[in-house]
Amino acid sequence: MRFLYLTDTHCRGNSPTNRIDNYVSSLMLKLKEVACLAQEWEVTAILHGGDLWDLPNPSMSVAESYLSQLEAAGIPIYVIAGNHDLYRQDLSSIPYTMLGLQAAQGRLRIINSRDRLYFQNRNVRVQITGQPYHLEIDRRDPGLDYCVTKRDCDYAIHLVHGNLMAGCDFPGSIHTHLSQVNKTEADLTLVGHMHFGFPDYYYEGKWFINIGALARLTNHLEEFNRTLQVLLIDLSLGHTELRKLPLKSVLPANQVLDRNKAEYTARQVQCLIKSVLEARNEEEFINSQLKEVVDFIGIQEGMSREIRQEALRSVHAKLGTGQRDS
Ligand SMILES: [Mn+2]
Repeated sequence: MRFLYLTDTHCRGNSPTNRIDNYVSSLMLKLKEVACLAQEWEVTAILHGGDLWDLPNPSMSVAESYLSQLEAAGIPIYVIAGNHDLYRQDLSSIPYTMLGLQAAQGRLRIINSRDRLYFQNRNVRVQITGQPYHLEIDRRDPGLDYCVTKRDCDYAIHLVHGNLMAGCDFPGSIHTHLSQVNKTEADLTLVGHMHFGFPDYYYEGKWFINIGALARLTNHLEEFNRTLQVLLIDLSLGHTELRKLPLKSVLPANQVLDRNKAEYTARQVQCLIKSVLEARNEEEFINSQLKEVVDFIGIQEGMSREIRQEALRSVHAKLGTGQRDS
């Protein structure tokens, strides 16, 4: 039995400002390749780690053209909801979203937090659970979202759309550290949400993997170096093989993102961080929230919302003050 996993596709009907190619046609090609791989490897199901849609309400024609690429494989599609699939990041909005509509139409299946799905053949019985994004994730007891028990199965896979981190790259952000969730019984925890992924983590026979987003939305310099890939979970060999399959249809980063602009943006962000750190204790800002300081200085300097957001995130990280990533 095999499964194919992908995450954070962020399907949308236009190109993000940072893209210099046609985002829609590039992403369609990726989904087509995913469908071909699913057929080629004869997988039992396609698993999606959330943020299938970039917004909860893409137009019907956009939604149709993307989903039909995946459906072409003729293989069931299972999805957990990511924050971008929802209105106001609120899980209770699912019935009113495109994800909810397509689930109601029976074209994909949403895995809810209490679901336990089982797949079985002569050799193996697999349990699949999922934890969609919700407003308390990474704020409440991590065990509730990241840890599952294994019941009546040989192998357990748990999908989560949350801010699970292997290191402390973003010390100020609201996140969960891998060491807080290693008592899970899942043999494989698949994490979406953080687009850059993290190095595979193995602890007492259990894998924690974030292969990174299939979409490149921002022109962050990290987007130039990472591999866009899906994960093949192969349980057909008597042992488990986890194999990352880089997509061949993916264009080199410098053909889809403007490196000069990315480097310029990175410099702007650094300038703004420096100015904010210097200014925040000045009398003028003493009673201001960090965001207000960032916006005040950033807008004055003509910096875009994207630069201000990135700078705010970094300032929070440097100061160790919490901020939710999205
Ligand atoms: Mn995402």
